[in-house]
Amino acid sequence: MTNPKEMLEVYQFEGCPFCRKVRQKMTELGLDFIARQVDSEDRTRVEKVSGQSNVPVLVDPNNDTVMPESDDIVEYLEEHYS
Ligand SMILES: N[C@@H](CCC(=O)N[C@@H](CS)C(=O)NCC(=O)O)C(=O)O
Repeated sequence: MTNPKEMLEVYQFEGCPFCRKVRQKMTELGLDFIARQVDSEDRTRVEKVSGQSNVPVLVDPNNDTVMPESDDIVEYLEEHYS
């Protein structure tokens, strides 16, 4: 797999099982990504980028995509980057 031109970003935190699922998929697909750290007690950072407070959120600057929901993210990654 060739990595996308612009680096993918994942808003996440370590203890979040939904975030782990997304990180594992990125690794499985051999994708480089920037892990944007979200404070589990302060969602300001993810709210700014996505308009909602849940993590994970994928940002794909290659397609102007900002996406919450781990299952949707996994499906998107498989569709675009496998
Ligand atoms: N259905 C969502 C669930 C995501 C979720 O519940 N994430 C937790 C962290 S593990 C969260 O951000 N909850 C909102 C909160 O704690 O305010 C997904 O699959 O991504």
